Amino acid sequence: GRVVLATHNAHKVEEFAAIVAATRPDLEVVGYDGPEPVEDGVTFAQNALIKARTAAAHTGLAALADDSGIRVDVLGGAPGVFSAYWAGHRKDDRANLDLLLDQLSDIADPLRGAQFVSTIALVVPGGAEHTVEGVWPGRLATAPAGDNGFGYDPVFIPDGQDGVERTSAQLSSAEKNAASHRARAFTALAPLLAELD
Ligand code: ITT
Repeated sequence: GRVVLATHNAHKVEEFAAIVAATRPDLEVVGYDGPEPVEDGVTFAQNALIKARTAAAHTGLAALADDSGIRVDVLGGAPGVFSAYWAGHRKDDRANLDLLLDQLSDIADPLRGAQFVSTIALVVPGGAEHTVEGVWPGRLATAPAGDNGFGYDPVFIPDGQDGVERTSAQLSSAEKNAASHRARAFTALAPLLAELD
């Protein structure tokens, strides 16, 4: 069978393709270059569904979409659904993370908790709609480090590293894909993917 990935983010396509290959190697993942809907939901799930429905309607294929972002504890969960646009109207990863570090400049380590969140929607044309969520807990670094990944990876230090203090941009793509919010959402999605033709 074939499934369309409703994203224009090349990094997400790479991560998704790797994760799908690990669970459903028989499934052909195709990219989506149709119209981009307005993401005007107020939750990750709403935005993921908006993107997946558009791609399913446009292609006639089962569609997967990810809506994701970073939630910072002392900011009450912001940037959240506004992560891609935190510093303005452009998807400028560097400006976004610089602003976030600035906003946390007076906050000491025990209060720098943050989570990456990924919500994945699966929409089958004329069929079911599902959403699943994955959360990757950690905290914000005080300065960016690392070149891998994208977005806020250089300023996110995942929990559970046992003494080491690497940001997710300092992890290999295999390490990130084994632990990330997107991988965790995918684990929840696996039984639903298994049912796709
Ligand atoms: P699509 O809507 O086309 O899928 P997008 O980049 O616009 O791509 P979102 O609207 O879901 O994606 O915005 C998510 C933002 O959250 C993204 O731009 C990053 O800044 C951040 N983000 C999400 N997942 C991340 C990850 O794994 N590592 C670092 N930052 C991430």
